[in-house]
Amino acid sequence: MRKDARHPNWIWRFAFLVLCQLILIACQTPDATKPPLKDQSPMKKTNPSEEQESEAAAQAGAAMNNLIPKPAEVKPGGDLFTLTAAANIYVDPATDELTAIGQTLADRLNHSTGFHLRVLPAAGILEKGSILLTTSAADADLGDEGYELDISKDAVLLVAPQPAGIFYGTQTLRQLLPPAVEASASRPGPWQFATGTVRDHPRFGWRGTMLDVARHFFQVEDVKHFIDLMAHYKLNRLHLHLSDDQGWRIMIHSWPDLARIGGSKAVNDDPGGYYTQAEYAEIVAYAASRYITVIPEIDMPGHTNAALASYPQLNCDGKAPDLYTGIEVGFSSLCVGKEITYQMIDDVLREIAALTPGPYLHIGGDEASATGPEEYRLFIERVQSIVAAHGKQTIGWEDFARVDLLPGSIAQVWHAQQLEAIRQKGQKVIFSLAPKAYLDMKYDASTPLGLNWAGYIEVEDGYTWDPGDLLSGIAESNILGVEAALWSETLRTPEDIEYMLFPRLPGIAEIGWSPAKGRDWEEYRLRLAAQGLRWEAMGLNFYRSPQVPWEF
Ligand code: TNX
Repeated sequence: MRKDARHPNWIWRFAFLVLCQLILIACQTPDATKPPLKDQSPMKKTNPSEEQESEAAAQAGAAMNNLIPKPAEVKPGGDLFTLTAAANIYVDPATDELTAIGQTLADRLNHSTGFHLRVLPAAGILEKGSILLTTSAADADLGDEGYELDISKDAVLLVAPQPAGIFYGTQTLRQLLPPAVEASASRPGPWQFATGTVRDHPRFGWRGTMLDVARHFFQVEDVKHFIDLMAHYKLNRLHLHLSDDQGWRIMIHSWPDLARIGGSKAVNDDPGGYYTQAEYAEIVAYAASRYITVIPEIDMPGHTNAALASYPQLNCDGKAPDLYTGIEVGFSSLCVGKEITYQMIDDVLREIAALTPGPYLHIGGDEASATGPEEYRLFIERVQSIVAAHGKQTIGWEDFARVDLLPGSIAQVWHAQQLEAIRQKGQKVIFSLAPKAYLDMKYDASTPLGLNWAGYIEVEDGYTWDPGDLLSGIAESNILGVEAALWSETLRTPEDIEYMLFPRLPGIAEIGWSPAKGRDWEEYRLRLAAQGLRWEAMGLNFYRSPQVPWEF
């Protein structure tokens, strides 16, 4: 690659500005200028000895090798950057979007450091010790989500062609800081990063997590927390399983009883709930601010008891069944032969499409054992065209690959029974293999939560697979990526969710983001061990797997 492409003009401009600033500081009398860098430490300590410094550099350097997901390229610099209260976060250009990313970073850092870092437009001299986030003159080869992070003793430069890349770069930066950066209380520093460069971009564009809010309902705040956890590992798709036999979780104004009646309960007779449209929009917007696209799923024609219980006319016999709070599957079906079924689906998908900026609607289509094969075919074909009429692309669980699919329809693989049909039809796929990526499976026989129908998934099992190994003739270009699925039959609280996600979710994130070459469990488990200190600082309820050599 040409040197001027890798190091565009602004780097030289910035280096020059830093140099000017250094000369300025050197020429001024000590009391007439800001104190030199080390005296700005909030601990007001005497200068650490060289030995302490090199120990700190070694520790911070370790963080550079412990990143998850592992970046495409890391070159440790062996030195330290110190974040002080005098630092600023500069954005260039100072768009609302970059300013918002800078502010999210500032909020996190200010919270744990007690500093008051500000986000400012990058104009004029950038003083030593500052952080610059810029999309100007970035290397387009990094792609829509890639970034380059260049940390020297004097400055942090984060450059990316698109704001999404800047956002991911800030997540990397966060992992380079000591674990205390994740704590809810502020602590004294010093706050130091390792120097070095990270050049990074994802392997797959689809790095998802599915949350089942139908079997148990989770409040908006809990979903936001879930989004934050995803963002930490550069995941970018939140698939919300919004309806199932046990609950309908979004208000549809043209069919309000779907939520009012269908949303009133949950598995085990636990309390139900649903999102108002404003709340759903709030989740979508919050996710978007973390570069996460929401994919709403309305599961049909099976998994529909909650809808059938809400409107008698959706049933072939005109009688509404009781609400259902057990965990069986495969017993319900919309009445495929009735026009009103399609009227309801059209209304539901129209209202949801209008609230969903992302290009996808997920129609489920799984385990429709109560729907005849021919009826299923007619149903899926018709619903795909309804989705298209609302300007969206259909996603379905792989079961729907039994029938004719529109060219853009995407199959989500979970039991790998339709791979041949998917291959023949040339559909794009998302891999969510149950024995690997179903994070509602227990870790082992002693796990208090979860199911085990797809087996136990210890941390190693969840990490040691690759969508490329499962090609079965599916071209790599047809693999969109991976998605972890969290079904919630046994999960009731945010702490339950955390326990099933961690430590497995970062493994799925790495499969989605990092180059396949060189991924190795023995090396990964050491990086994971270091993440444990961060989860402790965050107060996460995670599974202390015996497979991971934790550092506490
Ligand atoms: C299978 S996977 C299901 C869900 C269950 C899950 C429990 C799929 C498309 N359907 O209905 O909640 O297993 O692990």
